[in-house]
Amino acid sequence: MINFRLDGKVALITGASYGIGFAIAKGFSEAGATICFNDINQELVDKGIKAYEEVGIKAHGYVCDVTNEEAVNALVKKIEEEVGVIDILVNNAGIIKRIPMIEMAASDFRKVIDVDLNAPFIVSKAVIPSMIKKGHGKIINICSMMSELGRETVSAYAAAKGGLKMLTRNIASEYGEYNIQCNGIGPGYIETPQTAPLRVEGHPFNSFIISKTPAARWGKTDDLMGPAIFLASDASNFVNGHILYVDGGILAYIGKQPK
Ligand code: NAP
Ligand code: GCO
Repeated sequence: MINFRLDGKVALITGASYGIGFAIAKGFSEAGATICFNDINQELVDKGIKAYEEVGIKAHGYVCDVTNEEAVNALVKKIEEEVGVIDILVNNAGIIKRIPMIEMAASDFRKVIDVDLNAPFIVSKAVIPSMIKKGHGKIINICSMMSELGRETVSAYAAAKGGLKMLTRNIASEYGEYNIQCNGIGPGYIETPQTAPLRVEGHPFNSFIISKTPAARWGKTDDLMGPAIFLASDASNFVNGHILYVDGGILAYIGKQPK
């Protein structure tokens, strides 16, 4: 019987007080996993714990800046002591800065790379040793359309997400023999606070994305739950180094001809 269940598994989803991470955590909980999440400050963690309680989930929430290696190592140790060894890691925490490249300060570029690429390295490095000892592990990196495509004003984000695609493949290559599978999810354009500025009434990007998406709609965070459960479960034990695009068909489509 193909096993999509996550019973008995401990999952850490970074930056999951809301948005995509929250939806993925909800799906994992429905599949039986114990949910651990972090966010960047106590206010967000408290907001997240309340939001999880409202959907019947007793989540373990922790304050941790994923770019801080010392804090991440302490987080993983604390989770292992309080909850258990992390079986499933979702590197979800991320930021974007939409600035034309030649106007972007190097410090802004570095900040995006730090959160979106360096942090998945740091957190993955922190959890892999225990996964090796335990004899299995699942790492899911939240990539992007920008792992494959560029567009104006998102140079740092595209560089980070392109790098995250290759970090995913390298973790898969280096640790596959320990029964650790590392894959990516590449969401299309999803309705979350991160894309809210692009979805304001009358914003040209709104109709543009609809014309570029065969599904002719923005994605919803719940659209990511099933793909994430698949990659977190034993059903994907021979899937490794794969980026699963959940984009309504954007990457397959030239775009609707203007009327
Ligand atoms: P979001 O709404 O901005 O949520 C991102 C979460 O990460 C927030 O809770 C954020 O906290 C947290 N975070 C940011 N920096 C952090 C740090 N240094 N340490 C810990 N937590 C941190 O984003 P989202 O739309 O749900 O996206 C989640 C992931 O999916 C991101 O990696 C994003 O790049 C990716 N993605 C999004 C889309 C989309 O269309 N929305 C599509 C493809 C990929 P704060 O509230 O403090 O910022
Ligand atoms: C943007 C958007 C995208 C989405 C997502 C697409 O400004 O182009 O924010 O980058 O967040 O990454 O997959």
